[in-house]
Amino acid sequence: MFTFVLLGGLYVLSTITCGYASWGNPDSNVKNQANEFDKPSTQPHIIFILADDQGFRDVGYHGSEIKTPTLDRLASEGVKLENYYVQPMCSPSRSQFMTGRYQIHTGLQHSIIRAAQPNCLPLENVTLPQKLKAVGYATHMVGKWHLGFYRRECMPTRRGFDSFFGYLLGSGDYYSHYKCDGPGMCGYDLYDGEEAAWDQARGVYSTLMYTQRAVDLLAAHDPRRPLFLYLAYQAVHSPLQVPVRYLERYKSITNLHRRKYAAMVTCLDEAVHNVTLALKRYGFYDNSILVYSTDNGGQPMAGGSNWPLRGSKGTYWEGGVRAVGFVHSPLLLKKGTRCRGLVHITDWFPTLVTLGEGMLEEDLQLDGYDVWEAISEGFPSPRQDILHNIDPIYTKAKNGSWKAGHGVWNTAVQAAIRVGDWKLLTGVPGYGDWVPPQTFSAVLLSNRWHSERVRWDRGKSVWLFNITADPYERLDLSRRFPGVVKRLLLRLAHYNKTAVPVRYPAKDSRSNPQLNGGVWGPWYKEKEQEEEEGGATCSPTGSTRGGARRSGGGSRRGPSETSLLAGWRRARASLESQGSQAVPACRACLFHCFFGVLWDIWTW
Ligand SMILES: *[C@@H]1O[C@H](CO)[C@@H](O)[C@H](O)[C@H]1NC(C)=O
Ligand SMILES: *[C@@H]1O[C@H](CO)[C@@H](O)[C@H](O)[C@H]1NC(C)=O
Ligand SMILES: *[C@@H]1O[C@H](CO)[C@@H](O)[C@H](O)[C@H]1NC(C)=O
Ligand SMILES: *[C@@H]1O[C@H](CO)[C@@H](O)[C@H](O)[C@H]1NC(C)=O
Ligand SMILES: *[C@@H]1O[C@H](CO)[C@@H](O)[C@H](O)[C@H]1NC(C)=O
Ligand SMILES: [Ca+2]
Repeated sequence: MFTFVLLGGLYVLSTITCGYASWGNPDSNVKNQANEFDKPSTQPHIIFILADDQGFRDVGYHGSEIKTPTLDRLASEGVKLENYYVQPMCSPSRSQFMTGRYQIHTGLQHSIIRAAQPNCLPLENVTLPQKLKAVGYATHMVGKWHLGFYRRECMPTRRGFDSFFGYLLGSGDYYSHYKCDGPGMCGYDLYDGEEAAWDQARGVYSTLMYTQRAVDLLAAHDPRRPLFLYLAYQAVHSPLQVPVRYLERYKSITNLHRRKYAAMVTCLDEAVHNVTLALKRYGFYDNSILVYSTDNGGQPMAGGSNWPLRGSKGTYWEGGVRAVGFVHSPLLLKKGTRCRGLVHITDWFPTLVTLGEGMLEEDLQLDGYDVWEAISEGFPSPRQDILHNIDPIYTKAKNGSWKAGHGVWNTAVQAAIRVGDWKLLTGVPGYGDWVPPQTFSAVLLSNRWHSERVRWDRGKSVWLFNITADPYERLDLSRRFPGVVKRLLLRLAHYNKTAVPVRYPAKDSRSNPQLNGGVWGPWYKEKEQEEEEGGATCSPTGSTRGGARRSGGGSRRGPSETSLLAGWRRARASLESQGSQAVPACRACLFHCFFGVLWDIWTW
């Protein structure tokens, strides 16, 4: 609790120092015109902005040195979610957002969906855009998917979105939109609908590019029809790339990674500013709900910070799962407040479907709760617990055993659960250091991160914390409260009984973009289909997709050169033609490609 008092104090300071032009005049001709014809729908427009890898401390109002005047302002005029949880990585969070279901109920409980795996969000799992579309929403997605693409049926446009402009993998180059997933596995990863958006391969920084697309969508859409816009930015995931103009204000940050990362966050903040301006300009704002969320904790090695929370992205410590999030909307009944009730990323599904006047059938068997009254009116949250995860494949805890789990749970298994104030972790929860803000000299160790190591943890396989009293997870209470440990282990065992089998198939070499016109895209073909198409493996576009739903234009056949070098040459040429600012970034992306595998170990 006192964290927030402290953070609140820092927040006041940060808003004072961050002057930002206010949003122009909200009156707009376009809006007035729209109102003349027809009463606006009672269904609110839903704008869901998902940042990638933004850490708990990487927002101004959590006391960061990073300036986020827009986020600070939107949050302080709305409701800050201060007991808000996501999953520790990309695909897990995104799958739960899309389905309102825990990973143990979709089969995605292990790790992320890898580029070369024939895997995706199961087609039988109903998605949030599908539910909203069913009640009249226009559904648009801009940005990162990362929920699989090995078959066309897995693409966003087949999972409920009318349009998709973005990328399919977990990361890539911000300018060239290329991604290498290991040696010789490189390809272009930017789509418009179901086609590679080659016409966009001109080195535009993705935060600017996606914002422009979002603004264009708003400009083209009739605000009388409800809109769901899922804007999943690439920022601020590694690689650390940013237009130089955003770096200038961070000269005082000596850690180079942190400096670039800070600039990326500030660019993202400006992007959100531009989107909110467009919401006002085009007549959406008065009937809109804007949700802002990160997808997981920050990665300190790539510039992020979760201080004073423990751990980082990819771990079940609070630093991996406790998230930055807020709701901004004129429809909130109590604005300018903090929501301290438990809210989890699975809650958006029932909350937003209900706000959109959609149907929540019993057989959806949701793990999420409708938390709107908790957010909008300050009622207690209906959510009392969170299953952070059970990963039956990750059983690395050497000392883990059924005995250590009171005979009801094998503590070798990586799992974490929250019940009320309590949080229990078993197995290896992941890197568990605290990484304080870096204040070290630029000269020698400019990119080194110093952290507080934990040595007393070795050989342990069970932890218990009172998160309300100890959000930093410094005081393990598992020995003091064996009864509570047993109760929570039983709860895990109960959840485990409802789990579906894990889907984590082996990599498939047919995924190689070089066999696919230089593009990351659907590669998997059922036997029959393969025969019909006569093995046209090198044509990602063209006429092979009977009945494919197409959205947006701009699709052309990809260039015939498919080798890695040709791809890079093309990207570099386009970057160089952009002028000097983008070129260093391209070098960075070559570097990134080279060390892609190593880097991925840190940063997925
Ligand atoms: C999601 O798909 C998986 C895999 O087919 C299935 O086992 C599970 O029951 C589905 N869950 C829901 C909630 O639809
Ligand atoms: C926001 O809009 C301004 C004015 O159009 C533009 O210069 C800037 O690049 C935009 N920023 C982002 C992040 O989209
Ligand atoms: C979870 O359930 C599976 C399948 O029923 C079982 O094999 C496994 O032992 C259970 N795990 C734990 C830790 O209880
Ligand atoms: C872990 O196991 C080793 C060897 O079995 C044992 O020596 C050690 O005390 C155990 N550590 C804990 C914390 O139980
Ligand atoms: C956890 O700590 C809080 C704050 O000190 C306290 O109010 C609460 O009773 C504790 N919870 C439990 C279950 O002991
Ligand atoms: Ca992420």
